[in-house]
Amino acid sequence: MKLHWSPRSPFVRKVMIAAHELGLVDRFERVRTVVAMKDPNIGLLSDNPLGKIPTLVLDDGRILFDSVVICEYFDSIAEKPTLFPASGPERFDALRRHALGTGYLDMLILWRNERDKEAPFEPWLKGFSLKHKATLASLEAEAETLGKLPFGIGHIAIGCALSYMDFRFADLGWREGHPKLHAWHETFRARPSVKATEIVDG
Ligand SMILES: N[C@@H](CCC(=O)N[C@@H](CS)C(=O)NCC(=O)O)C(=O)O
Repeated sequence: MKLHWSPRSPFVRKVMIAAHELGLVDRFERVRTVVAMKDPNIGLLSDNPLGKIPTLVLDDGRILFDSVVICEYFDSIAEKPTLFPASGPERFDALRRHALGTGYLDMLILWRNERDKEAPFEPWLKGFSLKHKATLASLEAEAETLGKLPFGIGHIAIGCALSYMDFRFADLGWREGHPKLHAWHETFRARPSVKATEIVDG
């Protein structure tokens, strides 16, 4: 298998953490693929018409995206699937937590693009800031539960989003006022899968 990959993408990091957790890192080749919203990677479009990474090319030529689909595929081929509860309330709670973490990440990417413009659209900046605060408040309320649950897809998405805050929005100091979330994030950062996939510019 071949994974369109970059060392600085938090979405690629989600699938790399899943691969480490499930013991699948040696099962695919990483192909450095440069993407930018303002300059689509033409070569990638035949594998993923949306021009996004991660994108996984399977050995039989089938192609999977986006990050959560790749994570669930990895879980399905692992000897011991652990990341997606099979059914019931546990599954839907995990998928909802994943949606919160990955949706937060989507917003942070848009926020960063807008913030870096010469003349950012102020109502959007205000909206991003409001939703960011609401997301942190909701995660703080759920942090103790996160710590008690088996590590899964929701933890991966939320942890990657908080680590992306450290990477691109360190000035916002998200830990202040969120002690339980801070404590949970320390346990996330201590996992070998997370340590092995630190995102870097490059
Ligand atoms: N929902 C997608 C988001 C992936 C995504 O936005 N990746 C960024 C890199 S961090 C990308 O490929 N951006 C290029 C573009 O949007 O043109 C997923 O979960 O895989």
